[in-house]
Amino acid sequence: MEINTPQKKTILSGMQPTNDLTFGQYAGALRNWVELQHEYDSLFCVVDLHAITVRQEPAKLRKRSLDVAAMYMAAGIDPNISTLFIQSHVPEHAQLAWVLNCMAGFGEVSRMTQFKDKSAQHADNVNVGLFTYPVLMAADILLYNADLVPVGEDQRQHLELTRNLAERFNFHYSPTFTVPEPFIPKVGAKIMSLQEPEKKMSKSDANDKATVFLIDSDDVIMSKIKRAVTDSGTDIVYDAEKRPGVANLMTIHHITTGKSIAEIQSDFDGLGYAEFKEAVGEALVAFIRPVRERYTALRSNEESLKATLKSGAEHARDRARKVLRKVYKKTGFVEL
Ligand code: ATP
Ligand code: LTN
Repeated sequence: MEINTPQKKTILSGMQPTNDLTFGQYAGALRNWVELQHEYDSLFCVVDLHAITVRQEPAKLRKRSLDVAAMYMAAGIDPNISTLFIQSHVPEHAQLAWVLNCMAGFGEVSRMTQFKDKSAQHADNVNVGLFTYPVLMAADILLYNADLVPVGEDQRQHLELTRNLAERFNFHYSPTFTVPEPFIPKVGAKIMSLQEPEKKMSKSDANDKATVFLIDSDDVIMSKIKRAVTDSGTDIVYDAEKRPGVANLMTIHHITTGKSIAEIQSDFDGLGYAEFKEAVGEALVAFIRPVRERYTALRSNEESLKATLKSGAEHARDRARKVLRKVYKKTGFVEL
């Protein structure tokens, strides 16, 4: 473990173990975690407490939590420099969430669009946890005094709430929490569905063809790209408003090849969708293959994976305990 030098700023982020990870999550978040971990004191968690806001099968949740941790590592998170852990292993997250729940306004939490979307998607289970989900997320972040939170565009509103809660606590009691900034990439913050390019690519899309998973086989990736919905145009030009399908494929190609959008546009000048999709598919296959192979190797050694998560949780807990103790004291709880 690298020494946590005080001058290093802190980042924290997490993903829910509700399905296999997607290329969208990689592009919007994971890619930046991998980059930033070298410059920042970094914590990455698998947010299993968040996952149960939607009904989960216990055996699947248990398996997927390990799957997601292995995928973080396969994508490039190095547990020797970053703290990698499972949220439920650090009970301070739930404890701080309670205190923050008592500071969050019903009205402000009601405005969260993810809650509105998810409660429509899961109308048979609109539980209180789903409502208060963003407050738990605020606790994840504030517990480590994170300066920066690398996430995709859809999390911007939750970050704004987190900032408000931090400022409110600091104002009511005394300066305690760092007010975090979101880190949302300029390109790739919202990879779109391959089937309905006006919608976000999601790991819980009912249509399997809409989403590329980081464990998809070469053939599956190729076929999803070839069947991606484009539009009636013929040329390869970036226009996210009018031609979101082509723009999305160009973004994917940019991320997997490092070529700029202008370069891609000129490379495919005069060529049609078929050639373009072939190239996008090939580059995506070449990009995902080594990630998938590393994942398979990491996931096959469950003992080692669990040992990594245990040491990550111990390290996270040491830090979380100190901050929670301070919060409890300021709140007025009698010290044990
Ligand atoms: P769901 O669709 O089931 O709500 P999700 O696919 O958004 O889930 P999360 O675990 O909520 O997955 O997201 C993990 C991280 O990945 C977040 O930072 C989120 O902003 C980012 N992310 C998810 N999907 C995309 C996408 N299509 N494009 C860019 N970033 C994404
Ligand atoms: N709500 C986030 C997942 C999440 C998270 C966090 C992200 C939970 N806690 C803390 C960053 C920091 C999502 O992606 N749906």
